[in-house]
Amino acid sequence: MKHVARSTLVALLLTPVLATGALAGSEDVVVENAWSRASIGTSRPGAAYMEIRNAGDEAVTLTGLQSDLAMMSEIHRVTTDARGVSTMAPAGAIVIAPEETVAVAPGVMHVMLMHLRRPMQEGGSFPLTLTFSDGGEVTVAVPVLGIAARGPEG
Ligand SMILES: [Cu+2]
Repeated sequence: MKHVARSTLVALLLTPVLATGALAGSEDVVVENAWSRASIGTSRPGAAYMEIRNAGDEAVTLTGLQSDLAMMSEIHRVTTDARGVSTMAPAGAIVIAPEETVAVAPGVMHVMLMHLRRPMQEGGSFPLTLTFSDGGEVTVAVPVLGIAARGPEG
């Protein structure tokens, strides 16, 4: 009995330390001002925007996104050349320094929601899960605004 009691005590002492150590980065990530535009149907990809803030004191790396709304979700970076032609490409892993905010904003970056499983209807919302290199996840509800919305205020 004495041995069991001691093991339990050790487990209790270690648990909070391990929990903090495993997710010290992504548990401090705050997603703000998420929004998206309504889609006409499902034939074209949807786009979502948000601010991803690292409120912690360790860099975090965003490695992927997932939503049941789309078969594939990816952050794309938009670049515009001297002639004003915009192209987009997968942004890859995004490192967010401590106290830094990454703005996934029109003209800069977007979350591309490819192969929509259902139309994005104004007034609705869908869950989007951000995955980080430390194994942590942050899920946000993304509101669907009007088809001509330009920002989180519509
Ligand atoms: Cu895109």
